[in-house]
Order: sequence, then C-alpha cells, then structure tokens
Amino acid sequence: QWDAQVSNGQAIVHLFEWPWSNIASECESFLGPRGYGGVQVSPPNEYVKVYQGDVRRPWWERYQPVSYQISSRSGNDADFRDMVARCNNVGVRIYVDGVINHMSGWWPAGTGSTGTSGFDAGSQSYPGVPFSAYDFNDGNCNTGSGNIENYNDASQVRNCKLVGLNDLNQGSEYVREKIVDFLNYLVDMGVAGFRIDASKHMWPGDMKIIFDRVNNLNTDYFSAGARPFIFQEVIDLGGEAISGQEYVGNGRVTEFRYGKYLGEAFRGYNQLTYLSNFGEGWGMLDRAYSLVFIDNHDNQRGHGAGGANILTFRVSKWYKMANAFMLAWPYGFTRLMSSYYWDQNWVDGQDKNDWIGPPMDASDNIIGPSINADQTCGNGWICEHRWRQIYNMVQFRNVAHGTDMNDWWDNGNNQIAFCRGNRGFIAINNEGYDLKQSLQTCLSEGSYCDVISGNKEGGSCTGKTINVGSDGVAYIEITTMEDDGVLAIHAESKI
Ligand code: LM2
Ligand code: CA
Repeated sequence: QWDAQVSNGQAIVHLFEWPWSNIASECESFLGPRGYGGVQVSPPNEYVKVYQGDVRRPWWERYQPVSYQISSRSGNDADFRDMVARCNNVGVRIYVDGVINHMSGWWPAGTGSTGTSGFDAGSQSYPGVPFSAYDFNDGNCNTGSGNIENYNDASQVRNCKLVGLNDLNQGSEYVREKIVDFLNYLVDMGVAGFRIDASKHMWPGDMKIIFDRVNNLNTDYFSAGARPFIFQEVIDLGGEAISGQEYVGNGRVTEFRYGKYLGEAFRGYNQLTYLSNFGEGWGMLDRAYSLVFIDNHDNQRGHGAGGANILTFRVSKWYKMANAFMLAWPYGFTRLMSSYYWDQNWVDGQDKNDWIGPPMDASDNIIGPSINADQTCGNGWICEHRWRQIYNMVQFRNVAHGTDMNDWWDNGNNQIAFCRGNRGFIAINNEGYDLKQSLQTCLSEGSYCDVISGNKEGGSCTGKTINVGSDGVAYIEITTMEDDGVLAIHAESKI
C-alpha cells in the first residue's frame, strides 16, 4: 500500500480534469515513452452538476459524489475501462481520486448529476449506492451547525460535515461494504491505487478496515499478491489535533510541508543552502511514507493549504527550479501537477475565479487538450508535464533511482549542486548573479547533454554540453540571463 506499483517510472502526474480518451492517448504517445510511472485521474464517479448563478460547472463539483457509478464529465464506464487498459499496456498506471468521506452538499431536489442515479441531498437519499440517512454521521457530530467548526477537536473534524458535505459514517459496516465494493470495482478493472480524498476527515482505523478488504491488483497487469497503492490526502502543516503520522500505517500520506517550504525557499524567504537535509531533517514524514509535490489542484488556486507562497505554472522559472529539485532529490514518492489555464480575478486577496472548471464547449462538455507541433498543449491546457525541463527531470529521477545524495555543494546562500551516486548531477542558481564554478559531478569522464537547456537528440545535444574530466569535475555555468536556473546531466544524457 506504500508501493506505487509502477512498472518503471518514479513520478506520477495529476492530469486534472482530463477526459479519459485524452489520457489514454497521452499514455501511449507521451507518458509511456517519457518514463512517467502513472496518472492520478479526477474523480470518475457520478457527482452533482453545479449551476449556481455565475458558477457554472466548477471543478469542485467532482468532490460532491452522488453514486459510485462510473460516469463523469471525463467519460463513461467504457471510456474509463479503455483508458485503464491502454495505459497499463504501455506501463503507465492509473490512480483514482477516491472521494469516500462524504457525498454531496445540499442542493434542491431535482438537481442534476453526471449519471443516471439521481439523489435527494436534503433527505440524504442516494439511491444509486444506495445510501440513506442511516449511513451518515449526523448523530455523531456535536457542533451546533453540523459542520466542522474547530480543527483542534479531532472527533468533530472526522464526524462533522466538511463545508456542508453529507458526511458518511465509515464506522458502519454497511457503509464500509459499499466503499469496498466501489474500490474493488476499480481495482478489478486494473487501477493501481487511490488518492484518498479528505483522509483527515476519516478515522484511520476505519480506513484500515476498508483498505484491508480491497482486492489484490489485477494479475493481467501486476504480479500476484500486489497491493493497491494508497496515498492519503492529509493536510498537516502542524498545530492541529490530527497529524499525518496517524495515517502512515495505511499507506503513504501527502506531505504538504514539502511544497510549502520549497515555495518559501525559491521565492527567497529561505536560503537554498539549508536544503542539504531537506526531508526528515526538516521535520517531515519518513520518506518511505510521504508523497510529495510542488502544488496540487487545491493550493494552486488558494484552496486547501500552503498559502500564497505555493509555486505554480504562473511563476514558471521558480516552478521549474522547484520541480527539478524535487525530482532530483531522493525523498518521498513524487507527483507532478498538470493544469488548465484560467483568468484570475483578485478581489481583497482572493481569486474570485478560483472555481472555474476546465475548458468546455457550449454544451458544457470538456474540450480536451490538443497537442501542438512543439509538443506543448493547446485549447487552454498548460500541460506542465510536457515542459522539457520537467519531463527530462522525470527521466533523471528514473536514471538516479536507487542511489542516495552525495557531494553536496553550495555557495553558502542560493547556489547549490549535488550528485546522485554516479548516475546524476544537478546545479541550481537562484542567486542574482551567475554561477560559474568547477564542480564534482560524480559522473564518468565524457561529454553530457544538459537536459534543462536542451534535449539529447541522436548523438548530439540541443542545449549546453558539459565536459566531465577523468576526476569527475566539470565547469558549470548558469547565468542569470538564461531561461532556467538549473543544469542537470545524468548517465543517459552522455553523448
Ligand atoms: C479535498 N480534499 O480533502 C479536495 O482536495 C478538495 O478539492 C475538496 O473541496 C474537499 N476535500 C472535499 O472533497 C472542494 C472545494 C470546495 C468545495 C468542495 C465540494 O475546495 O470549495 O466546496 O470541493 O465541492 C463547495 C463550495 C462550498 C460549499 C460546498 C458544498 O465551495 O462553498 O459549502 O461546495 O456545496 C457550502
Ligand atoms: Ca468524515
């Protein structure tokens, strides 16, 4: 449950709001060939269609389930199945965002959904599962509003409603069975695991009972006895009643401090020199239990946790530097974010457009990404995972997998460099002046292609070429004029 069950790739990407058919093609044409391990997909099961004044089909409607029928704006059951098979066939795993803490919030009777089940939120009737009022936590919640009011009280965080969402009682045997059936339906199809949404809001012991009942992975694609990968979304920046540590017995846990601290460092509120013991040394979870990322679909738009220092595609130079550091650094299992663009509208420090959903047509169907000649995406999709600096660092991580960090160097401030065994070398310059320095790269003598400024194509390099001497030392230069503040070479970028 801690092992991502990848066939090879050591990083996964969240293709936020992508249609299943686009993900299937992306696995075949890009993710497989480029060494991505898998994809986190948006919730696939039936949910509320939200139309609320100006708010039309927000991304967050997917976090208001109506049933476990596989039917969403990304496609139906057959589309989903086709994607899972096609991605597995090219060695790319699918991880489902499992929304099992709650069902929908309150909506008037007759509100539509993305499937055929229908629901009545007021009487807590979800006939597609079926769930009824007995299956919810109202009787176990003691707050006046029925909502979570105080994050210092663990029992209300778990037994009361999160922002008005009808809170399922995972202490009930019947509820557990329905959730297990849903997860097993997906596992049997060939899914490799789950992001467990809102894990902080469920009791770890109840979750353990549920996960222990989930089937082994499908042997068409996985070895016999392989367990589903579980990564639990627990926002723990410290100072609350509930900690991420309580969940490590069930699977991995999202380490939100990781992206927050790197955001602060690259924005200049902390020096890169301190990153030499980044991870456990900074009070984060043990690397064997953590899932790490620079931003996610919540904190890239001011939801969730991390605050204003989170780096996103909007500050692309820092974003590429932070992702490069993450992918080069031997801590945790790594996840990348892949976004669509939206126009922000800042009013009193808040983006009034933080609800905007993916690009859609006049019938509110998602318009999936198109692929431009230069490999970037069109139709309003950012596709960070297709940026050269990012996909080449995914390859770096795969090449360096199994080695530790060694030969750390820094200038005492914001220039750093380190090796990964004798497999990879990276240097980062976040200083206002050039980095020009002879450094130990730990690589064997030869010429290497810097995979940040270019690609190794055939026998040559479209970017900087680095000459490593017989002593492993190379002259490294990253000027402030360059597009990127990173340089990276590895055993497979030798030319
Ligand atoms: C998560 N992790 O624990 C997701 O990552 C996050 O995206 C989800 O919130 C949340 N938990 C529940 O699954 C999002 C979004 C909320 C949104 C909910 C439900 O961040 O703003 O709440 O999904 O769709 C919305 C409205 C809120 C309203 C609620 C209920 O923004 O004002 O509360 O729906 O109708 C009355
Ligand atoms: Ca709960």
